[in-house]
Amino acid sequence: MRPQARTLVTSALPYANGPIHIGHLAGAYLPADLFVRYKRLRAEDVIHICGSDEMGVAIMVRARKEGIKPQDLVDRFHPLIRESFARFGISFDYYGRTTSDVHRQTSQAFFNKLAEKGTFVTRSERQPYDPVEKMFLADRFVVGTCPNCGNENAHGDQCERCGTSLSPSELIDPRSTLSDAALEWRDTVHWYLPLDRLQGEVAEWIATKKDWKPNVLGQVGSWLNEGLRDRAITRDVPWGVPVPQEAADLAGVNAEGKVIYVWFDAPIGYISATKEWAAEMGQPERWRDYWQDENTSLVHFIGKDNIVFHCVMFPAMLMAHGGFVLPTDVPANEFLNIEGRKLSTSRGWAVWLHEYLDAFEPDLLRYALATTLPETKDADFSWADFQARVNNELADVLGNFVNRTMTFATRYFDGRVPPLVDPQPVDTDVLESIAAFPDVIGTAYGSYRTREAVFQTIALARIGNKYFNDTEPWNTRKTDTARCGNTIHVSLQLLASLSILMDPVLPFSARRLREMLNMPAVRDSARHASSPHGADHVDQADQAGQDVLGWDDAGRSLLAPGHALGTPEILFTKVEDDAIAAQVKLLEDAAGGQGVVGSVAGDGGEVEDDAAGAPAYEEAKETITFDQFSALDLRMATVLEAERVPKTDKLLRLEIDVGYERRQVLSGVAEQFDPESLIGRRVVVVANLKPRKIRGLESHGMLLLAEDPDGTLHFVGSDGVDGSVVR
Ligand code: B3M
Ligand code: ZN
Repeated sequence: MRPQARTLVTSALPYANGPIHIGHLAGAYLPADLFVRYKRLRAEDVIHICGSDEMGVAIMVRARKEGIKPQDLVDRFHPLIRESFARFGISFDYYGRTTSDVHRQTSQAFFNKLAEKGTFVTRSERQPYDPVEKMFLADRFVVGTCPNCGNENAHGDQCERCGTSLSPSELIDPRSTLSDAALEWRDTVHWYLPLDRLQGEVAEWIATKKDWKPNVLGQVGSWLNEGLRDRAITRDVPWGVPVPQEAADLAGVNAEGKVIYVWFDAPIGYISATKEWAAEMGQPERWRDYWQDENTSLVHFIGKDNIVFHCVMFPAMLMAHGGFVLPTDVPANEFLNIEGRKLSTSRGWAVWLHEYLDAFEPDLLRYALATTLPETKDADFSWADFQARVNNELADVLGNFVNRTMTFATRYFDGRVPPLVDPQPVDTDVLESIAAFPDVIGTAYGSYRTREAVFQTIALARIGNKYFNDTEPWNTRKTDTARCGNTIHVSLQLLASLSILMDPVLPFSARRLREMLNMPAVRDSARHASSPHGADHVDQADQAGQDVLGWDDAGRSLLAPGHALGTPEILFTKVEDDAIAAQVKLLEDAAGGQGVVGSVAGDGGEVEDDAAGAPAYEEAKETITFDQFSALDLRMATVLEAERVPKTDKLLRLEIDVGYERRQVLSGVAEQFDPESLIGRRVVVVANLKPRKIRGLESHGMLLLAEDPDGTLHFVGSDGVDGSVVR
């Protein structure tokens, strides 16, 4: 027997302020589910823990917009999210929520422990305060005039117009977005996690993670290089896990009105949810096996925007607390674009899971997405590609092979597995290659190469189809029944193996295929042997602890000659053009009727008039005089140097040549442009903008950029010598 590996898998807790979209699925939940199902089929001790992230300012903002209480908002979205995951076959062992009592207690105990150990730093500071709403304001609730570009509606954290990152104190005439009142400044005490002090320990630990994905190590490395800063982990807002009074007593402060910052409590949600899972099983201490036993591998599936929290902040918290395992791996994915554009929920550019499920079977998207995962770089989902994957691969390769094999077996062999008689190399070659697949596919899953695992899965079906073609059973049926029987025998064995190996990615179809084959009991990939969750369709034998087939069994012939098969069915039907056109229309309507999905919308002739196809333009600005325009000194320039500004996500520091001098300009484009890619680029700069300091660095001028409705930025500029005037 192989040694029992224990694995705790977590997927990022989605905010309960909106439904799940395919970007979420591609980032974390789908690869996590495939990984976990694979491990369950291997009878490994693995649990998959997730839940709704119900705290945080984002929830508060959305509730406020709708004029409802945050609790009502999360009560609406939590069941919707849980339900759509379940329908899609994401088989969590437990799906919790961070408004639970267990979570509050667990987070507060964690906070108290760190407070007692003296881990935190507390500081009193002046914060913006809304005297009408009687509350301190998070940066995003502050607006005012941007000191850089004069935008009157710049936010407290950033000016959307010029990209400058700001703090509320830098704004001119700052006011509250809640009440429109002029801000006051008041003193308040906050707790900080001193990541600067914990950096050494984190860096030492990360240095041992040489086999982590390069995109993850790259991001963590740059954070560490820049030097970690302490991070405020409390907030003065009315929604969140309350700061426990015990900890506040230690600091001599009243905890009232203070909550724990959502990125402190959310990862603790993994622990709380594991506790709830254990309690529900009637073994309340069992969570400790997964969190406190060194033999556990803790694996966090997340999207790239969550890397720093899972690779730096949460590990630092766990280290400071002591007694917990640290993440073994964090296989974070990059982003998924849709139809070539950045996914954006606020702009309606998203494919929503619950809407998808109303139109198609879960397995189709599971497959299409799994082959398109943004594992090493951003990837693109398109409906045309979805259709092609389903029709050309699931229907034409896998479905066709199932159909041909089952039809032959039913018609010509009385619905039974024919014997293998005097097999030829063409037959034994296939049987031998089947034997290698559990390992090939399993190794890919085990090392988070999910796409490859799925490519290999369909490769096995291709082998089957080719074998069927090569051996021509429609001819041998008339000339050599035994040889025809061999073809059907081998094809059925391949299908039986495939029904196990395809189970992680296509669990619903795999189950149907096993029913068609009337297979011996197979371990259920949807549940952990001892979990009460996801137990909606549990193989009886598995439940009774009898022998069941698992992953490695897929390497051998599973069906005895003479075994009676079930009834053939069509496994996959093709997706028609109009079904795809309907999805494209749904997407475009939600995005405000922007006719941008060229390939498919064009075919359908759905775009009736120009208005429907027009992008949403920003409102036209007020008329200005020629003098006002001439006051702008616009110049051609060339970027000479470019680098990221440490500790910011958006800012680049650029050295530019404006002909008559060299200058430093800061530009908020780091999320879309690599610094290296800008060197040598011709740009237009507003040269007579008053210099200002951003993050302690002088910015002298502003680069012109065009912004698409989806937020994509384009530099403005072409020929013309450096320093020439643009007019
Ligand atoms: N809710 C952010 C997100 O959905 C956050 C993840 C928490 S994981 C502990 O991207
Ligand atoms: Zn600005």
